[in-house]
Amino acid sequence: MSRQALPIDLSLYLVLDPDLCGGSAGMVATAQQAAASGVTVVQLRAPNWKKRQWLETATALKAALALLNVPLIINDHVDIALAIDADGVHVGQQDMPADEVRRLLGPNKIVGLSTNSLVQFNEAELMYQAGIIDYVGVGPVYPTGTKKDASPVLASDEVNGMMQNRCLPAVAIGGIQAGKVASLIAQGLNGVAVVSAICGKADVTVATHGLLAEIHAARGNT
Ligand code: TZP
Ligand code: MG
Repeated sequence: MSRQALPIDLSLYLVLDPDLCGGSAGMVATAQQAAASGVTVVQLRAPNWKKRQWLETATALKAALALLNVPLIINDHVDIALAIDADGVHVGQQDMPADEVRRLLGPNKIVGLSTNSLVQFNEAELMYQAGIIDYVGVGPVYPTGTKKDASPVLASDEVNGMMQNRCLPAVAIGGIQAGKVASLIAQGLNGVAVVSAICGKADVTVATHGLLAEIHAARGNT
């Protein structure tokens, strides 16, 4: 059985961070404001949380984002995604394998996978063609202080190599701040994923609008 990938608008993908947002309530407020300002996807990521906090925060986020028609992706935890009927799950290379995630979620949810090398990207392309995943994260594309165990920064050549002859949608991540978006869009990335460029900013709306303006300008539709 081959499954058709679900369309997902990766243009501006917000990954929430509990420390930078100031805990659960801050994460929900940040997500709500960013989504109302044009963020196209939100991921809940909280590597150190217990399940109870995961469930409560995911429930609140889902209610807030559903009103704005912005999908909510859960990092790593398939059980939380199932419990709250989230839009999808994002996993890394050391997490539950993407085909297991797909099997558990069924065909109507989004599955995303992090890739940190051309080899992983090419494997992901095959998973996309097999209907297992819907998109990949590519990175880190710049040094980041947000993820302590981040892989080495990808060379621009390697990112360029990934963008050749591929079908799968790809979002860049890692160290992406205002002013660093245009070159990634020009390289062929479908969007940018950010944490600290939005989380913890004094004005989330201004930060979001600035990033969106760069994306649109780079695509030639200002
Ligand atoms: N995965 C790869 S880099 C990263 C994650 C979750 C953190 C990106 O954070 P920032 O603040 O946008 O550099
Ligand atoms: Mg993970």
